[in-house]
Amino acid sequence: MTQPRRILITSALPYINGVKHLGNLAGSMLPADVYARVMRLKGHDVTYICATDEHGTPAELAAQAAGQSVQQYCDEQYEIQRRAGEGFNLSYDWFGRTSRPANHALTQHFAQMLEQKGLIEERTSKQVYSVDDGRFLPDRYVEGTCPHCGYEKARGDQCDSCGRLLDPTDLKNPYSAVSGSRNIEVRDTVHLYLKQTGMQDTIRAWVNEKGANWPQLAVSIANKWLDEGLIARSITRDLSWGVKVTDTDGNPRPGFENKVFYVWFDAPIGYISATQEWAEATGKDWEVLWKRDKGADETEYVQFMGKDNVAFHTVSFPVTLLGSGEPWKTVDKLKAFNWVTWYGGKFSTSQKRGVFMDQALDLLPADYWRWYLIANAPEGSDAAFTWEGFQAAVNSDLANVLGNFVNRITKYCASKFDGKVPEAGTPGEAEAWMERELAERLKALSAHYEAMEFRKAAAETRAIWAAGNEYLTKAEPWVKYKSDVDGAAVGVRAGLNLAAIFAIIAQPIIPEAAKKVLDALGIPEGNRTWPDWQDKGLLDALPHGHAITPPEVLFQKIEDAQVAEWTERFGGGKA
Ligand code: B3M
Ligand code: ZN
Repeated sequence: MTQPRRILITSALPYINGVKHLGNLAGSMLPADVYARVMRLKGHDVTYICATDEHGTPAELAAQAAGQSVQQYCDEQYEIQRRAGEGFNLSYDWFGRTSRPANHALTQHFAQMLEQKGLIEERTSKQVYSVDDGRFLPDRYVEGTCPHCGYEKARGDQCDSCGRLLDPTDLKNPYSAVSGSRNIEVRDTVHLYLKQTGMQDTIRAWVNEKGANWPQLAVSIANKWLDEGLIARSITRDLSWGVKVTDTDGNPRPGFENKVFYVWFDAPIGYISATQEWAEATGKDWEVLWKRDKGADETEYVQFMGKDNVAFHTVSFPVTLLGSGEPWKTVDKLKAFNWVTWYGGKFSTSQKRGVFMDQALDLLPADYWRWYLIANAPEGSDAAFTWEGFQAAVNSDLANVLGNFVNRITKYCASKFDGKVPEAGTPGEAEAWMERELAERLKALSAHYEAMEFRKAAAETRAIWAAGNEYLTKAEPWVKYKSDVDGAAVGVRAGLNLAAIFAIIAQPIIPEAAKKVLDALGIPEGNRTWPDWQDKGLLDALPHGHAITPPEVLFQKIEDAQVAEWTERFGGGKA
């Protein structure tokens, strides 16, 4: 085997407010999980870190709507999201929380380092103040009429109707989202500003160097921001829930007693603090992943995220890391996704459009969704979720191509060869063809995963399964059996070996079904690593006499009636 690589993987931290929809899953956590699984199967040293992103106004407002304290709300939602992740078999090494002490401490540390480097200053700005609520109203706390399109319920940070980004002071006829009060004034408030301008050249040079390994989408988003010129950005907010602003002694910074850091300042720091939590809990070393002076230059750091998060990861977070002057690890490879669309629109948490992770698992096992979402990953462009597409992918790829193959060959072995891998006769042309197919296709599959091309990886996986079906048609063990039992034995033995290989390469995308097959074939855990085809050969992975049992039905087909019911229930088909 080649030298094991040390790989750190993070997927964008899901907001705490509510279970994520399938679009969120497909655009960050799921492909990160598939990649982590592939790299582990190849023997690499993988650490996959994620966490809930718990600060900011959405958490406060959702807690308020639920009639809970923010802490209570976040505790509950964290559990719900952790369980949903488990249900989908997301193989995090750690699923942390940005509200935990490690993240508070590290966020305060970064702010102090940036201040020491002269990159932070206090500035006064105008902000919407609610006299009746006795507080400033940042971002989503204020609503009003959009100055661009006239929509009357625009939020302070963005108009849901025309999509434009707003500043709360832009709104006409503003009112408090807390109390509804229209007794609103604009008052002066002081905030900390991160002077990104001073980092423009450093970030440009860094993007030029690191961007060589990013997809074009990510590079162009970063360059667009750099071309527009980095400006000073406020990194604090008038809120009570979040990371407190402290001085070097850890005391509240004078004038900032009622302020916290902006959620996008502390959230990416959560990647590091969640790794620290993991290290604390497991006794592992987090510094070798994050500190360049502790070996992190030999770590490959891969990030997964939706395209709306790219600017924060290619510009803002690097400003924090590089601006600190400390030797922090920065991202090496970055995979960004477009959207999964839902019948002409977007999946939306706030508008409850689409299918959410918990609902999906009530309908069907995780593997069905995982397969469809990876096979249709929103990579080159947006990808439409349709019930018909989902049905077709499950019925054809999983039930027909993979499920039938495994079923046919294991049942035949059970009935004609006593459930034991037969001694093989002499391999012929069909076996030679299959070996060539495998050698070529497994190489292509590895390359697609290496390039993080998930659609292509799923398509190649399916093509390998399909080649197996073609092989059985060529080898015809059931026909040969009548006149030539030895010839039939070659086909059965090769077919069983193929079933093992098919399940091994299926593990990253459909881990539960793959495990069922590998268990039924009696393949020990240690032999489920990525197939090194050259070493094994079509007939030799399973020894002669090895006992197998046919697995239970692997995939249930999705009926038209189910599609009709779900379309009705989830409002698909109507934009
Ligand atoms: N929570 C936004 C999102 O889920 C945000 C990502 C943070 S990554 C540090 O799209
Ligand atoms: Zn508008």
